[in-house]
Amino acid sequence: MANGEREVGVDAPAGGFVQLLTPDGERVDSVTTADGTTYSVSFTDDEYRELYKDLVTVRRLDAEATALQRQGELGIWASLLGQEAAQVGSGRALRPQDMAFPTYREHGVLYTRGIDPIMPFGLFRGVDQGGWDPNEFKFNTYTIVIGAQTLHATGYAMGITMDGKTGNADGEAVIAYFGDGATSQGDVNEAFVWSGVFHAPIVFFCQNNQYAISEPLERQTRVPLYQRANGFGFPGVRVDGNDVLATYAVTRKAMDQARHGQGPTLIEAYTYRMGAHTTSDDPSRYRIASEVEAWQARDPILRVRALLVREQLADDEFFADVDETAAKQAVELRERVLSMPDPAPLTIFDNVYPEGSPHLDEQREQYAAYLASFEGSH
Ligand SMILES: Cc1ncc(C[n+]2csc(CCOP(=O)(O)OP(=O)(O)O)c2C)c(N)n1
Ligand SMILES: [Mg+2]
Repeated sequence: MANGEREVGVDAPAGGFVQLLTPDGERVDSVTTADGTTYSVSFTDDEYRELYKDLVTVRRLDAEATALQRQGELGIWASLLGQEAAQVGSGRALRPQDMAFPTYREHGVLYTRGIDPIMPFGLFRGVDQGGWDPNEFKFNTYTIVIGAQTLHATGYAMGITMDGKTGNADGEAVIAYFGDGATSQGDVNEAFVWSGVFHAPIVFFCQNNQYAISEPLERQTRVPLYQRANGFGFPGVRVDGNDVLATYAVTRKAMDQARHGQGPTLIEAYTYRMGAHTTSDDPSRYRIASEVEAWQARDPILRVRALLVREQLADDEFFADVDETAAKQAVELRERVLSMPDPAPLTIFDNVYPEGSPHLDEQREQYAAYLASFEGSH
């Protein structure tokens, strides 16, 4: 990161990161960081295969969503392409009692929580307002306001401590997702202060995908993002965000520390947004093809596939089967999205306040009268 330049076309950024699976699919037994923390994983053969399945499935469903938007069936889509390992690894590392606070891109985390992947599509199709019961799913609503969820997550984390839900192996912990750009937000820095000072049971999981829409990382920081944690008084660790094993190991350890009452951790998952920011964006206007190509060599799925082949954990039939199952799930998702009913126009006023409000009643009446003015016209 010397002179504020970003490293491009190398496997590890300056200063290194935790990596347990190389881009060639070679396992690294364990990694010990400068603070003496050792990271490793020990999965069964089935668990390795399951991780591969997760990665392929979330990419396939994401591709279907992008296609649906292109066909006019969704208003917008924020693709996770390239960030599958960061999301699957961290999502699978959560324990059932843990609470996640996503941005608008965490479809992979949502999937690994066992949630029906259709859940966020009402929001992107514009047929509902993206509300679901966070407590039922242990997965908060998608948050579009950059960084805001880190404060909600901090408050929640402080709350579960007050409720006595932390302090042992069965305790609860919180994970807040956000991007590299979000680290410049006041909200995120305030969340760091509060969490640090109150020792909140929270993991800040930053997917550094190198861009905040068109703004590259060097417009956000002069130091690697994970080092920011030092100034707030808690540990920061950088992990290869394209390595599902490492993101799992690092997240698992940080969440377990949090649930035991050992305070927050900032995880910087060093990754790359392979697609556009959203379907409304054209990344070819602000980044060069060679950069994207360099990151293609670090694809999060290919390296797990290489591992499975290398260690003879899977054959062609397995890979074909995973692809076919994911394709079927995508078709099913598509059909369900297409059959989502349009809401009655006046339902836009429902659920704004639990008890309603006179001001809202007035707006509803005005809108109802406006709609009624079309009656009888063609
Ligand atoms: C408070 C706020 N400011 C601006 C925006 C517009 N906006 C939407 S996404 C985005 C960039 C976010 O970048 P990053 O945090 O890196 O997350 P990424 O989309 O790359 O995952 C911005 C500025 C917003 N949604 N909320
Ligand atoms: Mg970003």
